[in-house]
Amino acid sequence: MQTVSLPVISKELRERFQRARDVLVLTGAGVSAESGVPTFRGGGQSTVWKGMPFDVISSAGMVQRDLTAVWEWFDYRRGLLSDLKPNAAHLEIARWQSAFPQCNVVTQNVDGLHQAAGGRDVIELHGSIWRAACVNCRATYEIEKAKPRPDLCVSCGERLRPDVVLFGEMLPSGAFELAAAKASECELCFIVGTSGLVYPAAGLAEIAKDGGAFVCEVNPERTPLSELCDEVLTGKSGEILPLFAKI
Ligand code: BV8
Ligand code: ZN
Repeated sequence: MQTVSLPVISKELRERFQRARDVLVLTGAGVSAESGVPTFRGGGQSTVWKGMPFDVISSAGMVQRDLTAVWEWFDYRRGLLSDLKPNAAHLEIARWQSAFPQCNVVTQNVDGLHQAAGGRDVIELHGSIWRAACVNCRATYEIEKAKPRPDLCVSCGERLRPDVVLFGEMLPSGAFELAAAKASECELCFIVGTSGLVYPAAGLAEIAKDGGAFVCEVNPERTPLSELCDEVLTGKSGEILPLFAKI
């Protein structure tokens, strides 16, 4: 049985974790990888759907051009997600929300696994795959597992689209501003499972750093954010975050 060598958490980070009162966690696709959710970039590849790079099929222009194709992409991903469960990283992060006076969870993920793990007030920067929104009046609708998803808006009759933020689209009003405010106030910031390539989400790490936070990255690979981090824990978040339960 191949034993995974887990990184050592520094004495400084242990002490800061023990006495922290205000923590922020920013997550990306990597935190859901151990639940079976494919990441977008991994192993040097980036996801391609029907010959289209994901940032093309997941773009504002695509909704204009071919909303049906966009739905096919998100219906496929929702299908993948429907019987996946949160992993030890999601569960540990949810535990932090009751362990610390303040612990804000900010995610780029649309999979809803933080909430499924008991996470509360999760700031979904890029929306949710479990919601649809009217292309006209922006009314939103829950998409339930094993039920046909709604197609038309009840109040204005227009078509619905996935309630996610696509490339070239602004983030939901207030979501980024709230996350940025929390990032600038936190003492301890964890950057978990993100390649740090998509903005403005990746900018939250800098905001936390500039706000005086101790920033710790958890990722099996180095990222453009590693440089600004005070500590980098190299490995899988589902194996590393549970180490904090023993601190
Ligand atoms: C916008 C929803 C204003 C849909 C997503 C500044 C500079 C350059 C470009 C821009 C810029 N500002 C704006 C842009 C353009 C663009 C952008 O950032 N482009 C990038 C590609 C360069 N940003 C936008 O368009 C944003 N909107 O700026 O609006 C505006 C408006 C008009 C014109 C100009 C500006 C909107 C971006 C949001 C798009 N929607 N998702 C969907 O899900 O399909 S983004 C989507 O991709 C995810 O949400 C996430 O954000 C990103 C993927 O990144 P990650 O989550 O980090 O995943 P990835 O696979 O890349 O990496 C996984 C990581 O996990 C790896 O590092 C791996 O090593 C690690 N890992 C793997 N296993 C594990 C692990 N870690 C821990 N444990 C493991 N087990
Ligand atoms: Zn409508």
